[in-house]
Amino acid sequence: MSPAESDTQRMADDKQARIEAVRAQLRQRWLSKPRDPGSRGSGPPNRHGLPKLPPGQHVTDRWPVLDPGRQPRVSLADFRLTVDGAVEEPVTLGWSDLLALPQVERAGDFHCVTSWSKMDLRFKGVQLATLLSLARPLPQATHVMTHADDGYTTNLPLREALEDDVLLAHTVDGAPLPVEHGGPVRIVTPQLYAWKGAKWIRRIEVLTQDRPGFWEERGYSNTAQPWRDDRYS
Ligand SMILES: Nc1nc2c(c(=O)[nH]1)N[C@H]1C(S)=C(S)[C@@H](COP(=O)(O)O)O[C@H]1N2
Ligand SMILES: [Mo]
Repeated sequence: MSPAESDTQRMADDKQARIEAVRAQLRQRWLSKPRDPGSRGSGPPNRHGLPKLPPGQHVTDRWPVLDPGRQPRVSLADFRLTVDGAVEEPVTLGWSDLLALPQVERAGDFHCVTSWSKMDLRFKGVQLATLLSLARPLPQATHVMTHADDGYTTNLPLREALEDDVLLAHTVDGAPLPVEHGGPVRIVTPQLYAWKGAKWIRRIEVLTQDRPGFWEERGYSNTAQPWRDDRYS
């Protein structure tokens, strides 16, 4: 390795170590808080230890598309994703920056509030926790607002946003995420109803107090916990 190459490598290692340190702090602060998802539903336990199928849901084999129909096309060259708001270091990533972050694969079920569940999708992407750790939320940060390219927004408490299987997913079942499902990249929140996962994600705004997103302003539950049948407010 040339000196320049080893400098580059060291900078990458330092960055990775810093992401890990911030992530450990965030986990400690937020994931130690208990969730109260209730215990209703049926089937064997999912990876959160809850019954696989939440109450009032039925399994579908196909994967319906749910949006008002204005599906933005974002080329990978033009793709940008910003994390800003109550953070120490706002960041904007291009496509290759996103792929340079640690990638994970997680099985995720998809529970739509309209009552269908699509089970065992295999998502690949970057944990939202990784991206947040890169930007370093301020101590007073509590929530995020996620903003999509079609104008859609939805909010998440950090407690939920930091869960291990909340991903910025670009791949599903081994193939690029189709545009109609939010490609090139969307958020998935398997522990919450699917409207909490913004398709065509382009901005994650870290908040110091909660604020409702598109559906939350229109009568959907702010907390959106499927195992509590927590659909509307
Ligand atoms: N950007 C964006 N994200 C969105 C929506 C939307 O209209 N725009 N709809 C939400 C709703 S209501 C659901 S149920 C899921 C549906 O995802 P799917 O179309 O991939 O099934 O995406 C969520 N994310
Ligand atoms: Mo939905």
